[in-house]
Amino acid sequence: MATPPRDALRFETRAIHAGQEPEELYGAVNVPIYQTSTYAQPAVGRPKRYDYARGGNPTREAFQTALASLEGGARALAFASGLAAEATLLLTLRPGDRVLLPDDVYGGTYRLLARVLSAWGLEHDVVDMTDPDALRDAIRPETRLVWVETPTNPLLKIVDVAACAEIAHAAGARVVVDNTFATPYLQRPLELGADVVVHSVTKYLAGHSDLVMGAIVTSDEELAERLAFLQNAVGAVPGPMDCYLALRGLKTLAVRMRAHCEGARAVAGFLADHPKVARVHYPGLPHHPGHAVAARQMADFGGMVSFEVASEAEAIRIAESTELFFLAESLGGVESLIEVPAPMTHASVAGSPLEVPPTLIRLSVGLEHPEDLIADLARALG
Ligand code: P1T
Repeated sequence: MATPPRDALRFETRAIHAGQEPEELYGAVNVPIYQTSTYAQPAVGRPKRYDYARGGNPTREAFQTALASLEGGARALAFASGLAAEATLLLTLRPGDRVLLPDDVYGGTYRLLARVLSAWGLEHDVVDMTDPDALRDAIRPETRLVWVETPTNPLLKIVDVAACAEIAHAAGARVVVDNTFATPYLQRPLELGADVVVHSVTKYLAGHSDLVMGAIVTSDEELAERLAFLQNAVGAVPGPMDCYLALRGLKTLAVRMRAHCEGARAVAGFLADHPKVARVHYPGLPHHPGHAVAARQMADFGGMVSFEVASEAEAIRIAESTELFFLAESLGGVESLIEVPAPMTHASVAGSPLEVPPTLIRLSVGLEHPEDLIADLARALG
């Protein structure tokens, strides 16, 4: 049987082969780490392929090609962090433009708009995007970008990407989806009608809590050209070593995500039955308000779970009591993490319309055996 054409290959295969031909000189099966800042040029103004490493690097390019393939996009661009990717994307807007944010979003995304770019005349509004009528009403003539996060951080709300794209496009706005929590293995926003995908590569894509990196993916050629210009002109690029590690992470994304989902399902089920747990937020639970939409637009429900307990002091006590779940910010690595979003990852939304309950605990369910994780939580809950 002949091998199908490259773009017809399945997700797991593209994760290992897209942009990853064996290296030409010695046949190394891994893309080398091109640790260089510049490239010798055969003649003035005629570089071989790259002139300077802020503008391009073969290790970075391999990662970008693989990620674009997994998201089903024409172009991907890598950045020094998720927030660097977001900031560069927002630099395509102009003073007076507005960004519509969801009422639950990563605290750093909110801080970037509310406390940095607002000084440059970029305005923002906040709305509950799970309500299509509210979304329609919140879009103003100046709204250029509708910023979707689904599942949201930290409340795991689900936004219907296709419905959102229809409403935004009718009003002349672009839709960007932060696909960090879902990853392209579970959800491909461009196929659902979104214009742009952003990632904190730091999380599931890299997958091993050993680097900080971001990315943007789009099939809009004009936007991609502008972003490539900005990637070089602004310069928030990742180093080749991190690109190599992120590419290595991508190769196992599918198997890791299957295991993350299985573990999170077991943990969410345990928490839902626990008397000390007031409420569990996990889109895989049938009572979750976004369950039906998640079942339609995602292949599975992801590895993140959050839950509420009786008091803030109890939330802090539990987060400080687990042994296998490390008390730490971030998510998406092989090791399980626990945190209290209000004073930690979401401290920057205090006093804003996005404030998260102080009684909320967030879990990133890693790849340890789910029964060991459940025993750890059972001990900590007491
Ligand atoms: O940390 P950085 O790579 O810059 O990515 C920022 C970012 C963007 N989008 C989402 C959905 C995120 O969760 C993050 C980073 N989040 C954490 C560090 C956290 O613990 O929630």
